This record gives sequence, C-alpha cells and structure tokens, in this order.
Amino acid sequence: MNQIASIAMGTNMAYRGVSGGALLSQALSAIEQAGVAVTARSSVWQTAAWPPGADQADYYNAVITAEAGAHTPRSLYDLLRGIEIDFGRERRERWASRTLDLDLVAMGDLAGVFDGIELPHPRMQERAFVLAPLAEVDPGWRHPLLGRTAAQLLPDLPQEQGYRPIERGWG
Ligand code: PH2
Ligand code: MG
Ligand code: MG
Repeated sequence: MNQIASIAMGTNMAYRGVSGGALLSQALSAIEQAGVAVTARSSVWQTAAWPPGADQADYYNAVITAEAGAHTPRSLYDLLRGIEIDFGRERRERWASRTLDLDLVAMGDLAGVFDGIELPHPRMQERAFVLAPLAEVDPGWRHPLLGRTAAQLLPDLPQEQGYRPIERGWG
C-alpha cells in the first residue's frame, strides 16, 4: 500500500539562528535523511498566525508529498514528531509559537483513526495555510470524506486568512 502522504510544515520561531524557509529546508532534508522519499514540495507561504488576533509572528508554511512506503500513519507520525524534537520543538499551550510543526495531513484516501492518528487531519479543511500549499502541490488529491479537492475547499473558508507564496522560498 504505497500511499502518497501529504505533510504540512510550519514555523514561526527561529531555531539556532535559522528561521523561515531556510528552517523548513533543513527539516525537509531531515525527513529525506530519515528514509522518506519526498515526491513534491510546494512554495513556501507566509501566512498570518491562526487564530486571528493572536499577537504572534507570521508563519512560514509549506506542504510536501512523500511516498509512505512501508510506513503506517503511526510510524510516520512518530518519525515526524522525532524531527520536531530535533528542531527544538517544545509542547506548550495549543496555539503557542513553534520552531517546527510537522503535521501528517493525509495518506492517500485513508479515512479514520489509525492507532490514534486521525486521517485526514481533522482540521485541515479549516486552514488556508494547509489548503493553499496543498492545492499547489497535489491538485488532484480529494478529501475522502468531503469529496472535494483542496482548491475547492479553500474558497469555502468562512474567515479571511492572510497567505501568500514568498519569492525567497526555501532558501
Ligand atoms: N500552526 C498552528 C497554529 N496556528 N497559523 C499559521 N498561519 N500556520 C500554522 O502552521 C499554524 C498556525 C498550530 O500548529
Ligand atoms: Mg499544526
Ligand atoms: Mg502539529
């Protein structure tokens, strides 16, 4: 079952002097070094921190796709969690600023809870910072429960969420 996994990446805090697209680039290398075959990556998007009104720095977000290979949702989740920790991630309050967030958004058309990991990610359809880069990197992917692509879900968002691709990208 070699599913394509989509992974959302985010950062709004430097780690060891590295931030933004450069930090996401290092995290991408770490994912590849862990043996995950990355098949595509979106632009890096600068996005307003969610929820709105929180006095927080903008995020840099991207979505990559990768071959899940022999990974289960749980084993891939655990691998990503280990990389978050390597990049100084601390579990604090729910919406706190973070050096690196790696969220398993989907694995092919899997729908349900797999060893504690819910797929697709239960809030992905509410987040422009996930939908915009996902629509860019995997336009054909269709939410298995909602029956709609990321590009179709994006304009349905009830609230204006600022986002734009940045030119400097992963550099
Ligand atoms: N991640 C959060 C909370 N808020 N806002 C933006 N714009 N991008 C994120 O990745 C993000 C967020 C928790 O993971
Ligand atoms: Mg997240
Ligand atoms: Mg997360």
